[in-house]
Amino acid sequence: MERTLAIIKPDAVGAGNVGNILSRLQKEGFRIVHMKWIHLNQAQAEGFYQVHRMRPFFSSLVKFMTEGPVVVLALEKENAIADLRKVMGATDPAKAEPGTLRRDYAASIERNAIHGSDSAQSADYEIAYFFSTIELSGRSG
Ligand code: 3AN
Repeated sequence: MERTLAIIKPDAVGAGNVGNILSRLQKEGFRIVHMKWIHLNQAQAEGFYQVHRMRPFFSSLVKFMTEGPVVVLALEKENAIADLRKVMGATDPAKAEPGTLRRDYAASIERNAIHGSDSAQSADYEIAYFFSTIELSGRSG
């Protein structure tokens, strides 16, 4: 079993797509291990996206990620990291395959509905970024 971190982004939350996205993830076999609703502040969004801090879209991305609440999920499944990336589709929704979440719910390369960890190392870092020791050591593990 593998774990990955997903974020339903402010565009998808604002458009009322949380239920559709959760339902789709569960249909694809992901188990929700931890889940939280949070409106990120600037420092929290900057910290999460620190690997992109030199990219030209960084400040716009941080502004977008703080414009409204997000839903943060730790998901479990065999091959969770690669399978979530497959269900999400390409970063640019115009290039995402039909039937992917970004094709169905994203508006642009920035406002692209959902985040998913891109490696095992990122998944560990990102899960620990959002969930505390007490959550990670509870009965859902
Ligand atoms: P992915 O989310 O598919 O892993 P990354 O890690 O390259 O893509 O980018 C992280 C986030 O930065 C994306 N989800 C998107 O919101 C934003 N982003 C990526 N590329 C661009 C771009 N060219 N212009 C604006 N925003 C971008």
